[in-house]
Amino acid sequence: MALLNILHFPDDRLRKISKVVEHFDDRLNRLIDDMLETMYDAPGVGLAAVQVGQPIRLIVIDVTDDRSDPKVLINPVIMAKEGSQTSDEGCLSVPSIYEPVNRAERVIVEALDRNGEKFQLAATGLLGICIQHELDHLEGIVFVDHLSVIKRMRIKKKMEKLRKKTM
Ligand code: GNR
Ligand code: NI
Repeated sequence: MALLNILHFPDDRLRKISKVVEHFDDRLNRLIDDMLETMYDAPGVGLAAVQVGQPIRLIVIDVTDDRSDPKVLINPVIMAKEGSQTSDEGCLSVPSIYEPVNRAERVIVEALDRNGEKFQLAATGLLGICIQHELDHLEGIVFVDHLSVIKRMRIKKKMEKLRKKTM
């Protein structure tokens, strides 16, 4: 197992559209395990493969306090969504920034597990928010894209300043 490097906004690689996963092999399983380890270490409640530089349609999620429920979603599709809710979001690719984002209140998502078996999940609360946040990543969308132009510009400037300091 290994910790993977997480890309930070405004890195262009976060803008890639992730490709459908076709091969359920050892390499995929290794990436899944490394992503789970990286998410738990961060710590975060979700991670999309594109955030670690692999633009494929794979996300891992665990919203439990005791990190006891690792979920792996491959080629996920939102089948239904209803309602709306606004709550503060953060992102491992935009460290130390938390801003309110509006999302659906409840989603039904269909995905494949690491064995390529199809399953469905109905999600509300943080899990529902996290699924929508991670699916955005697969389309090259970062949560700051949901904010006003002025807020996004401020965050971009702050991130670029931080990056210069640590380079
Ligand atoms: O760790 C994370 N926390 C979080 C909090 C509120 C809404 C969404 C998230 S997802 C984020 C991990 C991450 O960046 N996943 O892409
Ligand atoms: Ni994120």
